[in-house]
Amino acid sequence: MKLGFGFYSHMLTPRDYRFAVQSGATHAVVHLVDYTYGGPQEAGNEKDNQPIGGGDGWGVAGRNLHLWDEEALRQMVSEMAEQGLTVQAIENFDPADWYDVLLGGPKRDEQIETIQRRIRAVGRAGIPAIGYNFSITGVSSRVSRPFARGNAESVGMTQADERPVPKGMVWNMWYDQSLADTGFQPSASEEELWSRWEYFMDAVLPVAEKEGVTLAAHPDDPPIPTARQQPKFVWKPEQYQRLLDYASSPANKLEFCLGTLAEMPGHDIYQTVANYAKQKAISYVHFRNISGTAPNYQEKFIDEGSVDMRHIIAILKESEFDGVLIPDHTPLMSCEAPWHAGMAFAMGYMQALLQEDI
Ligand SMILES: [Mn+2]
Repeated sequence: MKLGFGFYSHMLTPRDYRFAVQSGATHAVVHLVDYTYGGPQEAGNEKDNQPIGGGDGWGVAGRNLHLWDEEALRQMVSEMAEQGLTVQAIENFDPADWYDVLLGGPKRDEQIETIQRRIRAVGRAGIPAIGYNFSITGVSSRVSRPFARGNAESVGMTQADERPVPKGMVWNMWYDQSLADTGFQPSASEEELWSRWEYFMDAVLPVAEKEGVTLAAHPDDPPIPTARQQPKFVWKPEQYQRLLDYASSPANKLEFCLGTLAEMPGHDIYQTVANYAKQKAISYVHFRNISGTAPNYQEKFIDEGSVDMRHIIAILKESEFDGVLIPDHTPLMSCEAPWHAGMAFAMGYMQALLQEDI
């Protein structure tokens, strides 16, 4: 297994590459989407933290579309390689590129062509995976509070957000703010959402296979059946099986978020990990810890939550999983660089687990 580091788009700098390598990373997972542009977390240290957002959205979509060009991707791959990092995945499509794919809107086919172009560029730049989250609401219903050890500020959930999604917004980002006061996105059914995903996969999976790119699906965080009057896509562990069974392909895999899976009530996280690891269905892992289950859970330090992370490593090893683990999220630590300190702590713990003969 390999230790990776997740970069938000404003961290695509040699200094942050070196920080990741110093923390033990050999691989990188890159968010090209600028989640916070024009939003409440746009400035300073706030931008480093995973965006929480409220009903008003994280920010405005479409800021970084130039970074998806093959040449720009190649340059990023080469700059990271200079610092010792291999780019393993791009994480998340930009809502500006595929809002009508998620909404089943009139520009769906045109936007599917855009996504096909993105997949080709990523593949031709030598990046083997794209993580995605097929969601109308996106991340929602979360709060930031001192939930972790030592009153570390962290993310959790206390209740579902029931406010409807305004027109012009999808995936908790604005794709057209001028529509904000024109009403709300109509509610879909869960089956309608799945059929939108099937339509999408039918069109993009052959391209992904041809380009050698794995499409890796993230579950819904938080995993609740509905939020903001919209259905969720993968919010129970068995829905991952439905996703895999729809198309058996090396390009149809999982962005395996341990945190989100552990937030799902009513299953044994260790059995769930063993089940999907044995099927070789895991593209890469979000290796983070929590306590509680949705709709009442909190993100914790990696050694603090309810999941025995050492046991998870043992299960992944037994299944001969040889992919990349990244910390995903961590609580913020009290210092001048709260996000980086939290990440360095998680990376050190993960490095020790990987070096140990478990
Ligand atoms: Mn995750």
